[in-house]
Amino acid sequence: MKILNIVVLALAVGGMSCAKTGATADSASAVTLDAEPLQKVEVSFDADSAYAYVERQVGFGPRVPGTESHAACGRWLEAELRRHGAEVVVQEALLKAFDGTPLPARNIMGRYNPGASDRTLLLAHWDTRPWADNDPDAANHRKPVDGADDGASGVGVLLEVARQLADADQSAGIDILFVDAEDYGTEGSDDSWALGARHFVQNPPIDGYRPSRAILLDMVGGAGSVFRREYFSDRYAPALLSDVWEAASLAGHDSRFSHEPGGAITDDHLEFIKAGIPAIDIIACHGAGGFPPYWHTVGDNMDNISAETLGAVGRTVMTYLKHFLKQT
Ligand code: AHN
Ligand code: ZN
Repeated sequence: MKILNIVVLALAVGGMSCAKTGATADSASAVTLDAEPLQKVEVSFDADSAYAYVERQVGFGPRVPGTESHAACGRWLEAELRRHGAEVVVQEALLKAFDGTPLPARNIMGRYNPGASDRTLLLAHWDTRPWADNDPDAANHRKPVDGADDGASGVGVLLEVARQLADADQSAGIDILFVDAEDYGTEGSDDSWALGARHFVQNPPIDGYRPSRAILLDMVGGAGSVFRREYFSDRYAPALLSDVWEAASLAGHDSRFSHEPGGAITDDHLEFIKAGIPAIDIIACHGAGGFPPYWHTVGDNMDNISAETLGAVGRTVMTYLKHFLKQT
């Protein structure tokens, strides 16, 4: 039974760190590409534009559900998707945090070619954590984070993808989803995270909505960040994960998309996996493993954001869409 497996495995590997865990002889062996030259795919993606999108979100202030900054940013995200030609669906829900706090949440989705039945869902969480509770200075533990990497980076890349799709003559069914209330969780309770994604999967805002695959971007803007093969992604969506990593290679980003196994991370993608939808998480790993050092600290600000990293992820996504979905 799938769900039970996930719980057991999450316990077995100790939860969320992206330290190297659960390596097998197979997963640890180096992946070697043969001598055939890889076909280069031309894509456009403006990394500076993605960076500006990250900056703009941070400029609203912390996007904590229930605050005016959050509401204002949500309105802007919706308008931005519309401006880029998407058909926008907004799902509002009053969710309940682990501590009983009511969270007015908005899942915001922009759809391209809504009539296509094969759909690729690209998603990122847009809310930010209300507490910098991983900060080395305890005085910061009750302050909110800017969420430049943890929140704004994935959304920034996907807004730039939307901007590119607006101009593209493409026929694939693509949905861009900004999920809310991911980061209001507490350590030790896996169910306290990803509230917006869980609500979306359990109450799809479009009747019978079921994407063929889902790709989550989380913390994709850190200078020096590397992306490993996250454990649940590799276990439950190995083909999708390999395709996206191959797209990274085609786009010239082999060194950032590592073939090392990553840790098991409780994140929005798991909600899709639990529903039987292949889903992967592109999420930062720093050094030998672990989240970036500024994760859930007041240091998660623009100083750590690199247009180069955003560009590598954005070009990888665009290459995946073009090469694997065979769009024109
Ligand atoms: C946990 O902290 C349990 N999971 C990490 C998911 C996350 C939080 N991604 C960004 N912030
Ligand atoms: Zn977080």
